[in-house]
Amino acid sequence: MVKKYVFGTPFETEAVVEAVEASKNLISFGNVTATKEGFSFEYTMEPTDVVYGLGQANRGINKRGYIYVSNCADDPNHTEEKVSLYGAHNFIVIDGIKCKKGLFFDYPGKLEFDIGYTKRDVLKVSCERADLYVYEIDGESAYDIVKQFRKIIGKSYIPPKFAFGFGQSRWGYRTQEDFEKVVDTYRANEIPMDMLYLDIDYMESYKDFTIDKKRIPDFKAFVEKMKAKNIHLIPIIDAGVKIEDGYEVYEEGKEKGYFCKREDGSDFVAAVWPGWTHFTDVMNPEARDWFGKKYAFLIEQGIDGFWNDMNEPAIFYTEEGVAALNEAIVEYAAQLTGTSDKPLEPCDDIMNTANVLPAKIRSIMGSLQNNPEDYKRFYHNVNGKKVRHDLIHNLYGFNMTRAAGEAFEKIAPDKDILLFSRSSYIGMHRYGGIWTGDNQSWWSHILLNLKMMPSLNMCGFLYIGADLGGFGSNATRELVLRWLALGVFTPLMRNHAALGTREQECYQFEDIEDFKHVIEVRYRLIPYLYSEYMKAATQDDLYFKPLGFVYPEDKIAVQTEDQLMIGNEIMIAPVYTQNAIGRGVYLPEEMKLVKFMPDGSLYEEIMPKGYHFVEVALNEVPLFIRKGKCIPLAKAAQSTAELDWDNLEFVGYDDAEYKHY
Ligand code: MIG
Repeated sequence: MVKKYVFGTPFETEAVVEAVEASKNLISFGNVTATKEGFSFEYTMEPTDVVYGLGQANRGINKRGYIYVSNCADDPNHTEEKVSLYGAHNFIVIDGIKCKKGLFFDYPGKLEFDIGYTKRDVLKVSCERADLYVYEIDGESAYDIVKQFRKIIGKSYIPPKFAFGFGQSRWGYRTQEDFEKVVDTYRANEIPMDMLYLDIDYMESYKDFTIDKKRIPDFKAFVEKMKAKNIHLIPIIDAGVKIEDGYEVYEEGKEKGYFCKREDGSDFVAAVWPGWTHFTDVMNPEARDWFGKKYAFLIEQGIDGFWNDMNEPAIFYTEEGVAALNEAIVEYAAQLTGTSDKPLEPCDDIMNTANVLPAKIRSIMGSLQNNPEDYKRFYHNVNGKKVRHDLIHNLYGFNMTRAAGEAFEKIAPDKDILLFSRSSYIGMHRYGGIWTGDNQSWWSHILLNLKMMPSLNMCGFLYIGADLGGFGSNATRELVLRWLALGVFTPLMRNHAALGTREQECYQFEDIEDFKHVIEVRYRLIPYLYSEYMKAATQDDLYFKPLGFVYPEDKIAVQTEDQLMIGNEIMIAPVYTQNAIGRGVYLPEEMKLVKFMPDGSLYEEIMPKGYHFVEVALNEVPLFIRKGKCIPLAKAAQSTAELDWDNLEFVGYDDAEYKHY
């Protein structure tokens, strides 16, 4: 049962697509305050209540014990204290004995979830304006509640089959030669691969929908050449449109009034990769349609996949920010030369030479990037109404990706196109997937990757994955192998790294055959993973589940957060510590351990319910098959196009049958 409550004048986010009638009553539990001062919902948690949800959020699967703020942020340092990442997914499930409730706070501005942070047993959800919809869902179990929620937000995006292959990416490939070298080395080492990602350097001066001809002279021919090798090129598209006379996208957007505007009606200006840019007003349906159709430039040249970046939208600095800094510097210079009436501000940290600038200047410099003040400086045109950006900040990435998704239907209705985004809001899951942004080559981020997956599924996002091997920092052979062994199971399986970090393509390390083996396991599993993905997408179900969703009565299962259920048949327990020879695994019931051995054979062992130490060498991939079930396996292939989907063998329990999607 889903109920909907209306507070004030909510913004229509279009997160929910199924009609739910507004209820006249109040939320059936907890305390609500909705006044001019703001909105808050408070509920006193029982000691055993578990809180699920929040999609792309930090920390555990059980969100209890910390504070999370929905405020889409371009922050590449996902350390444990961070409260905001790139997405805003305001759905939670309170799973207790007395209380089993789902709550979706449909509010596109900044929203805070204090889940036992300020007071250990108080869950408090609050925002500045009491203008929102709250959906309350009753159900038999957390799992049941999630499925009801998924139903009202509409079907999840389904990517093309090749998107289940492996992809290589790196910020720093620049020329056709660089790109071809990656593909050729993968193929030469017979490591399977389907996708090669093009980061910002393929563009001319970081201008969307352009190609740098000096680096890639004949793009169409390049795309075709790669297609012949069963490689799909996946270019990045950034949110900011470069301001440059003669650049068609800029000229057109300006003329038609499709960019976000300042209060005075002038086009808002922010600096990102291309230098000064405008942001397309993706909240305006006409502008959205226009921007989406620009993707045709690449689709016409054979491109069938995109990743949308910088769409929080990320801002390096604005003219207003620079002006404030300039003013402070001029003032400081005047003080230094004695031409100002104001006395020289004493430096509070004279011992630290890096900090000799006055606090005021340092503070302005520190707040230039992604400054909340800048998000108050521009406006959207929503059906003729002027809406200040910060009030609907969390919808930008969603609607940039929606622009593309909606346009694909028009430009290439017969083509399946891969699409995923960095920033998102619930609702975007109908148009594309997400990658989890700039993680680091840290062991703790393998675990964060694992824990985020089921929460994202609860919020509708099924095509998901993290930068395998880690984006920032230097990776090691061991970390990449262990991370790939988790990536084998994530729908998006992509190795991606930042400019300047150690090269981490699978062929950069010793004993390349170990990498080849791990990726081959992925390809052997594709028919199964794809089938389970399709079931989840078409039935509003979960591809990844926390153990507690399958074994709700088992207290140990409920608190096990470093293992996941996938589809209906398997459980995974990836290794995420350095120098480990294996790991402890909890089996909530008897299961069959299957290890994909480096010689291509399978190690199989039935294990009873309970704790086990399972040895897992670096070149093995383990999974557990639930009692009485089995899964299909294909023969490894170099690409999804070459995969034989019909000749499958089965592994698991004898006499078990697998039902394909
Ligand atoms: O400011 O395009 O998250 O995946 O490689 C960095 C360069 C911009 C951030 C993305 C990352 C990408 C990088 N981008």
